[in-house]
Amino acid sequence: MTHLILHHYPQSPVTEKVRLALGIKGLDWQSIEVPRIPPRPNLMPMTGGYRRTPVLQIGADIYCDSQCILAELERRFVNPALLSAPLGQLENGICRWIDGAMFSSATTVVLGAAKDLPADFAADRVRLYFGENCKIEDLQRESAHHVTQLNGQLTWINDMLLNQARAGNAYLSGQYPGLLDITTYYIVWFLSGRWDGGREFLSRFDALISWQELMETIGHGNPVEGSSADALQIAKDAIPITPTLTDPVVKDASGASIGMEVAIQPDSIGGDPEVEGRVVQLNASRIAIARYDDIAGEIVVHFPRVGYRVRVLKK
Ligand SMILES: N[C@@H](CCC(=O)N[C@@H](CS)C(=O)NCC(=O)O)C(=O)O
Repeated sequence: MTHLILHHYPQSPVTEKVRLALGIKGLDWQSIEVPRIPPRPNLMPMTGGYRRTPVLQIGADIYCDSQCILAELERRFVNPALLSAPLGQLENGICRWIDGAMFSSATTVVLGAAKDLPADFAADRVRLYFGENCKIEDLQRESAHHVTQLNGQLTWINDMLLNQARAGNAYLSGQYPGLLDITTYYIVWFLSGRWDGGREFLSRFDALISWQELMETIGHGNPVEGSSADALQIAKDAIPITPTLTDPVVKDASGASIGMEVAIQPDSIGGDPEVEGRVVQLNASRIAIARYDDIAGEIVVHFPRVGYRVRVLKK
């Protein structure tokens, strides 16, 4: 049986999307709570420095980024599916918009309105999401603008829910909840749970509120709490199972190919560290690198190809 280990913290909005995917698929998983700000000494040896949350561990294979985690869950546990016809893979594109523009507006509003945030947490998140020149006062000044942006975009979503209801469907994805639902839901969960004005703001979207209540019933599957030290030991004792694989049609324009040493980094302005390793899988949607860590041993770290920069270190 596949032993799924999710490294996350309860307040992480992006992780709520993954927890709901685990719920939709009815999976057993181990929950490892990580500190909300680094250092994360038992996780970093496994990720090679990737610092975002969530991270999925399956033995000595490490899946970074919710896009990659959901693709892997979908590959291993086919039913019920997260992707649905007619959009299929294109739903990932809609999720890029939600994870990008919508999450950025939601974060501006939530951080801009937050009172009594610990200074180190506020400084870390403002730098990570908005770059080192941004200050919390900038978010406060921009907040009203971003409320208008959320208002417009949530109107589109509410409209889609109304269309689906007319067709007899309760979810954005159709008859059953899927990727579009869990991705939209984490934004709504974040706004209603972490912004004082969130519930009042959202109350104008009738269809969205009914759908939110339905989404709340999905749950998170069957999590069991575990320790980060045990998870690290599991990685040490395991051998990565990722086969060497390349898509023969797709040439990666970065120049990277199987066997090369590369550095991988989220395509963001937040100063995320690079993760280095030797390419073992590369196609249009996934890149995986093998690395040896003195603490974790042999590891393969997986990233989505879309949204990540790859730099060749050695051919
Ligand atoms: N593209 C990433 C974004 C993840 C992300 O930004 N997560 C937030 C938490 S919701 C984060 O990493 N915050 C900083 C941290 O946890 O160190 C994904 O989809 O997983």
